[in-house]
Amino acid sequence: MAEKLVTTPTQTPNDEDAQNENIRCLTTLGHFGFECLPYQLVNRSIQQGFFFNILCVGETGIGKTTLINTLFNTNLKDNKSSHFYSNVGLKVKSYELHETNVQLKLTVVKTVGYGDQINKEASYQPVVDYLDAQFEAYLQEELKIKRSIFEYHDSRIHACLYFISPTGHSLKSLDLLTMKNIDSKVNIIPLIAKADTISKSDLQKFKNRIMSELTNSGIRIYQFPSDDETTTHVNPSTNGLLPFAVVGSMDEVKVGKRIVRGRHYPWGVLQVENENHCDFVKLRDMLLCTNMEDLKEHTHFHHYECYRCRKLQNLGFTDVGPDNQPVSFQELYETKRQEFQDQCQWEEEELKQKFMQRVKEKETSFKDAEKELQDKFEHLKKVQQEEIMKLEEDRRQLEEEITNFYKMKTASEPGPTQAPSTKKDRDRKK
Ligand SMILES: Nc1nc2c(ncn2[C@@H]2O[C@H](COP(=O)(O)OP(=O)(O)OP(=O)(O)O)[C@@H](O)[C@H]2O)c(=O)[nH]1
Ligand SMILES: [Mg+2]
Repeated sequence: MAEKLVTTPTQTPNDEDAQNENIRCLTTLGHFGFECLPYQLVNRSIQQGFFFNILCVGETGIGKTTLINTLFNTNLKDNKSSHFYSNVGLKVKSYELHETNVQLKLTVVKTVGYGDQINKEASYQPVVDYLDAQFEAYLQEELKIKRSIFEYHDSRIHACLYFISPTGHSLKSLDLLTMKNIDSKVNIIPLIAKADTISKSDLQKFKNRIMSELTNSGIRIYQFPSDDETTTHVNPSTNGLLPFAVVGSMDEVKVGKRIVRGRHYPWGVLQVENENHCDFVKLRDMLLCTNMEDLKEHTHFHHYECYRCRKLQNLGFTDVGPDNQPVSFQELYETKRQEFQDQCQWEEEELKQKFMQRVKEKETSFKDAEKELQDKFEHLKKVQQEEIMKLEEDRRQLEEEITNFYKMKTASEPGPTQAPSTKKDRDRKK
């Protein structure tokens, strides 16, 4: 029976718990000091600082920069993008922010040229590639023998703010396609951008339509956890507000005697931080105040875990052997090494056989070609000899004819004139 002693034996065991879990739960009667453990963690975390990585996906000019500036109440300088990029790109910027004694290293990644191409089929790919690349970098760091635990900058994205155009109609196919492709890699928080351009009644209908479209398409967006005691009073109701209708502005506007951040219109002022006007405050609270740690945990324990699992399985790693028994890393390495060596040997053997086969084939074809050439040569030689013999015969006949001709000519001529000598006679005289 496993028994974990929680503290010194001066305490009273709780018999019921012990029976239930085989672990003795004891309450300390004195002060030991480990109640300060949470403070140690807080102090260390404050000293080390925090980091948070946000990805903003949305069309050019939809209000990404303005919203991020409004969220952190800072001017995180960023130039406007052009509408004429042939591909979607990503802009990565890191900032160090301070609030009282807490330091936050913030990385903001924004899409550039998103939704501007005529063919939008591959628009989601750079986003998917970026998310995977950050997981891969983390995995590579994890697998290193010498890891730079403190220096390594974890660039995995913790939250993706997906900016939906305030059309009041429905999601665009690009929205569905992108969200479908990234929902297993990142925590998606959908936002209706520039929500001040939609009326209150239209907004609620738009929100409902978006949520039902996401559900119908099987897209999983991030749900603020409702099982966490510390956030259970806010999170479930906040999930009902998704997608958040947000308005961004860094302008300061006078409302009565107060100066607020908002957008000034001829008919009035939209106050960014007024919960009756938009969901900006809810988004900020959920993102930065209440659920930042959960977003990071969900990224690490869910999205990264899935990536890691898939990647290691593709590389041939496994936790259990064929007999369903756990295998050690050493065993796995040896098996893989043996498999690799066998494979190499097999491939080498196959290559050798292929080579021999090719050599044989070439030898046969060379022999055939040589024989063919020899036959041709013999044939030509024979033809030439026959030709020579025929020519010799022709010449002999011709000379005979010439001799006969001169003989006849001499015979027919009167007087003792001599017949002209034939070529043969002339040659003999010489
Ligand atoms: N009505 C309204 N206008 C907004 C809102 N947020 C931003 N804008 C305006 O929209 C324009 C573009 O805003 P940006 O924040 O630069 O948009 P962006 O998405 O960062 O643009 P790029 O980085 O160029 O893709 C600016 O004129 C903003 O003032 C909003 O909530 N409502
Ligand atoms: Mg911008």
